[in-house]
Amino acid sequence: MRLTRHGRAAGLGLAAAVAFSACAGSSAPATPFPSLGADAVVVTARNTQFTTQSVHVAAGKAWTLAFDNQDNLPHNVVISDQNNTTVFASTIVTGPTLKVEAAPALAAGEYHFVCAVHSEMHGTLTVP
Ligand SMILES: [Cu+2]
Repeated sequence: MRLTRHGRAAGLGLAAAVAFSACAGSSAPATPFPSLGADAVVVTARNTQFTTQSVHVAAGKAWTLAFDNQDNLPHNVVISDQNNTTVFASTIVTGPTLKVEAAPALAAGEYHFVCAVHSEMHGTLTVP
């Protein structure tokens, strides 16, 4: 059994802290983004899956989607509310590429996200 020095702390951190941590916990992938604000949420697509399947953002505040498409395929992030109403759809980009986009403030609740091109790619967004 082998523990990294910062694994536990990184797991408890905010998305921004994880983004800047070179030694994040095993469930938090390292990010290639050079700099991200505190409101940024990293979502990673790899092998036609979102490897970041559960994210959260603060209620009522605009935020930033930092999308890391590692596939040589077109992907995006389409967020829908519980009524299946789309509340945000990012630009479809073919990777490998990094795309940072402004996302709108969301009301508290549970949301679902998919890739517009690959409906089998999905995850959840929680707004507490
Ligand atoms: Cu896709």
